[in-house]
Amino acid sequence: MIPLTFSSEVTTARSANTPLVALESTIITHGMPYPQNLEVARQVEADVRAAGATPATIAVIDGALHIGLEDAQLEALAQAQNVAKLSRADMATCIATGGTGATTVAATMIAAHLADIHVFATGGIGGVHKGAEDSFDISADLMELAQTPVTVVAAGAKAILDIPKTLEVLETQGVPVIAYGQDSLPAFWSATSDLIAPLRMDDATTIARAHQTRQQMGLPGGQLITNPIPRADEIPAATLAPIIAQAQAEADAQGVSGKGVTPFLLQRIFELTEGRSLTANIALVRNNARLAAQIATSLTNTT
Ligand code: PSU
Ligand code: MN
Repeated sequence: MIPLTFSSEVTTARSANTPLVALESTIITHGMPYPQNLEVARQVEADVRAAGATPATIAVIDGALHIGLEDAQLEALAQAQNVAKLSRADMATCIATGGTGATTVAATMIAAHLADIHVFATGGIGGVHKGAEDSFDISADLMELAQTPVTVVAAGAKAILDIPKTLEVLETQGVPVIAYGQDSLPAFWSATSDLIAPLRMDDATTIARAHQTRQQMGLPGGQLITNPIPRADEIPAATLAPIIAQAQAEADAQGVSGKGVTPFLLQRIFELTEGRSLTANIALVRNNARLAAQIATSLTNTT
């Protein structure tokens, strides 16, 4: 198997068999501006620790697949320019050529599974983009959820996406989409949407049991837990809709495509909301880290 490079705290947690939570790095390099990205990365790791688990932020650095970063590595990654954005398609080539890259949801799931980590917290997964009937832009995150057995805690699919189409693809791919503590499907910056989530669960123990049941049944793939942003931090969907539409129109006009689309939209929405979208994004990632730590703890207690 490919050699993995574990951080010191992840090494300790592995030998003690205590709960681990994987964290992605694309949100650091492509999802938020410096220096907030570094502050958030540190804060989210601290949230996982405070909830009784060990954080494993995942990235490829100089060809090594890191499961957990030392603080200096986190800092270097947060400041680095032109870091590759790695998904399933590019991870092996990055490692083989000694490159450095940040892992998306798909790539982080692959790495977490290699490291025997079952739970992963992020902000929002990638999905089916608006206009996908012309662009064919569908995130590899969806197909990864269908094949890699990791439970992913997100605040829903990012509201920049076509959420109904994203749900359809997840259903086709056999991915359970579970809303945490409510019926409505959360919409990233907003706690609710006008869609009812396919499934609902109200506690971490039940989510952990469902994860184990999939494994016992030999079903490939993971689960998507959609955890609503805390109400105090949300931006109402009606406020965001025209801003998202404007950002999308600019992306279309400028011919932004492929891997560039999501970072472009997040950056423009940050500017157009004068930073409010970032404040909300930070609150939801932290909230997801706490729930992921509870699920990881439940899994550890029952295996
Ligand atoms: N969640 C956030 N910010 C982000 C992302 C998730 O709060 O930047 C990243 C994740 O890494 C996700 C990626 O996998 O956006 C989706 O990119 P794409 O649409 O190109 O697949
Ligand atoms: Mn895409």
